[in-house]
Amino acid sequence: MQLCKWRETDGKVRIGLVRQGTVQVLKLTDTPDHPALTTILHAENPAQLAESLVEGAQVPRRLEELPLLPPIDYQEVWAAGVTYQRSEEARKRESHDAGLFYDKVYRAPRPELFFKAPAYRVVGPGGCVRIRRDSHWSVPEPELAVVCDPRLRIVGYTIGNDMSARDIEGENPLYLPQAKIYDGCCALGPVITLASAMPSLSEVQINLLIERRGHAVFRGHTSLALMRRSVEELVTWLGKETTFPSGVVLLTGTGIVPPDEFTLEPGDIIDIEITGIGRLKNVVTQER
Ligand code: DO4
Ligand code: MG
Repeated sequence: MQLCKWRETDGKVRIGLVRQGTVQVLKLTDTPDHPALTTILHAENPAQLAESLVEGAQVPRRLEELPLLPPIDYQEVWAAGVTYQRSEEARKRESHDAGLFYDKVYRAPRPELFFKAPAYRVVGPGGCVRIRRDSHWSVPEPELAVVCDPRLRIVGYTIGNDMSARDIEGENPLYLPQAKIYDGCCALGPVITLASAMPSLSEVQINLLIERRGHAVFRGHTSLALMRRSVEELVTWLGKETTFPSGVVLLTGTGIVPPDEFTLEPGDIIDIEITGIGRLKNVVTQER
């Protein structure tokens, strides 16, 4: 079972329950104090609550026809880094003086965790992700995103894109927030797959396709089985000394890194597919 969020032509935000691409609207109004998606995600049993809120007598809609919003309300977005060997190797190459730190964090008990975005900076399906105007080496990072409630229970999963400026990150590790946090730096969607409906994580694959003027310029794939840490371990570290009253979305790191000579260009289409969730497509821009 999956949840999606969209805006109707009358401006109202709606939440839907998705099964095999078919959407049933839920009887739940979005108000600033009680956003509808959060109400479901923070319930004792999100799947049961969603089922009980399906509006009667409705014509089901198709997911691909809805103007989807990112599946987030007020949750902070955090990210884990260097959780796959592929990522560790790429950081060591891009960073001339600080390679040792990436080696250390890959092996250390404490993971790399960083704040990625407030919800308002997150782009949804079909939206524009940005490359910084002061970067000449930018890549998408396709990542499994874990959706947690305030008790840090994992209630669902979505697809995340941790857009990154590799030149800024590589110049100096202290520039990490600038390499990672800027307008259009993060995309989430298209839906949240509730934890009870997610396939076993060891079987989950992540695929990335980047298209330029109608041609594939990069394809990559990885498997969650290659992640060095479990998602539970990452969430436990995240919650050690920090509370999340609105819940939190945690990106779990990338295992796909395009070759070092590759950089994104405006107009590129980033297409990320994750088993059990779906496909998140975004266009790259440099405009604001
Ligand atoms: O330290 C750099 C960030 C690493 C990252 O975002 C990743 O591995 O996904
Ligand atoms: Mg990342």
